[in-house]
Amino acid sequence: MAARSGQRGSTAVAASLAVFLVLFTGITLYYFLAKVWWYPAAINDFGREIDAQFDRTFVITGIVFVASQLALAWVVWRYRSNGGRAQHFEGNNTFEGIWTIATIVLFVGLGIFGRAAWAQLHFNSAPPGAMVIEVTGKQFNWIFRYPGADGVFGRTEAKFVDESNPVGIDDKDPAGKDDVVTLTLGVPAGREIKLVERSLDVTHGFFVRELRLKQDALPGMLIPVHFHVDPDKIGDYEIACTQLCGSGHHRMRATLKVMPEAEFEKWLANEKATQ
Ligand SMILES: [Cu+2]
Repeated sequence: MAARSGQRGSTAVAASLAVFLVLFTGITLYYFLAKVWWYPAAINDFGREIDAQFDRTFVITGIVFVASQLALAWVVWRYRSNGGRAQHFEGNNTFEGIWTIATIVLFVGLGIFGRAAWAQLHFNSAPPGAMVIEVTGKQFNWIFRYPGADGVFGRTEAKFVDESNPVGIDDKDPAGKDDVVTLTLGVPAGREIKLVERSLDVTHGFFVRELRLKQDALPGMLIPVHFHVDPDKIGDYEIACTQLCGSGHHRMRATLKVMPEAEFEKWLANEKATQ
C-alpha cells in the first residue's frame, strides 16, 4: 500500500519534471526564434559576417540544446522510480567517444569558420588612404582627435592633460596646432576609418553594437582597429564602455555620428571653431 502510493508520487514528480523541461525548452526556443530580445541591424559587411557566424553557432547549439533537453525529459519520464532498487549503470564508451569527438569537431569547425571575420579586424591593417582618428578613454569619457589638415597628430604627454587639453597635446609641437578634439565620433559614411585606441588611466572597452566592433583601450598602448559604415546608414549610434572602469563607468558613453561626406566636413570645421 505504502509502496504503491510512493510509486504514484514518483510518477507525478517525473511527469511534472518532464513537462517542465518540455515547456522550458519551448519557451526558450520561442524567445530566440521570435527575436524578442535581439541585436540591432549591422551597418557594414564586417558586422554581417559576424552575424552569419553568430547564426551558424546559434543554429547548431540550438539544435543540440533542444535535442538534449527533450532527451532529458524523456529519460526522466521513462526511467522514473518503479518502487524497486535503482540499477547500477557502468556507462557506454562508444557513446562517450562519439559525443566527445562530435563536440571537438563542432567547436574547432566553428572556430575555423569564424576565423576569417575575426582576422579581418585583428590581423589586417586598415587599407591605405583610411581616415585616421584617435580615441582616448579617460574616466569617464571618450575623447576623439582628428589630425587636421596636415594629417599628423601633435605629440601628447600625460603631464599636459588638463580641463582645456583633455588628451595632453604638447603645444610646442606645430603638428598639434590644427588637431581637432571632440566628444563625438563624427565619420563620413562609406569612408574607411582607422581608429587608434589609447587610454589615459585604466582599461576601457570601445564598443559600438551596430559595428559589431569591440576593442579594449589599454594604458601605454596604441591599438588600431578599422571599420567603415555603409553609405546608406547615416545616423547616430551609441558608443559604450564595456570594461568596468570605475564608479562612473555606466555614464561612459559617446555617439558615433555617421554623416554624408559634405556634412562631415562642415561638422569637423564647426568642432574646430568651437573647441
Ligand atoms: Cu571606461
